[in-house]
Amino acid sequence: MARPLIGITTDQHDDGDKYESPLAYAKAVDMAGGLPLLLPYGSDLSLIAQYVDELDGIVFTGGNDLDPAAYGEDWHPKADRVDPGRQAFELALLAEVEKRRRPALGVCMGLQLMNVYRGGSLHQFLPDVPRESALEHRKTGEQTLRHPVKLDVQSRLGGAIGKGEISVNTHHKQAVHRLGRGLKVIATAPDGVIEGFEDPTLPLFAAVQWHPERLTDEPEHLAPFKLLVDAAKQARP
Ligand SMILES: [Mn+2]
Repeated sequence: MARPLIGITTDQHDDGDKYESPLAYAKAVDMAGGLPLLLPYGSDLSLIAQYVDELDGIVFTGGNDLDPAAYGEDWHPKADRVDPGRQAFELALLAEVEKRRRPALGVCMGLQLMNVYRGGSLHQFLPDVPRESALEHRKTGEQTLRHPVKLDVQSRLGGAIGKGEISVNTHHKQAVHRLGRGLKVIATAPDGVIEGFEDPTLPLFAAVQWHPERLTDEPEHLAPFKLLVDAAKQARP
């Protein structure tokens, strides 16, 4: 049986003349049994429907910070701004993916995008947010830090991972503030930061704040990609 075709959103290289994608996303999709396909973003949003015709599932990948105008705020002074063309493309892609009920997995900025798309808001800079036993969620040194996450094993994603608690990597300064419409929190850090959610009414509309694609030698981190590939197989016309 042919592998399901899994689109992977891309970013732009700093010099502005190349698309780029960390190798880990395509490798994770490949390891999970999908056929990875990188998606360059363009300004002709009317072509998105044709992309979605071809795709069986999508990974919304990591990146810099979304324009907070999307949830009615001004830029934080420490913001690293994502290319507005990428943001516009991915919001339109997400709308089409949701309308067509195509399975979607969000990673890091992908989670933030899915939350904002559903009318939610973000903490723009987590160190500003007072909370009990606050953890460092950013990459501040050479090593990427890890922290535990509690999972709802009754959820799609938690069930696929199969454990109530796992250790995740953490490389983000933003996080969900107000949760978007129809989303259910399924993963939480010990300091209360939301690390994952899903919309249980769709075949798969799930996202994580960590980077499982960088940890696929650990089965619990390959699991979200296997879940996406399995859902993509079932969703095939
Ligand atoms: Mn974290």
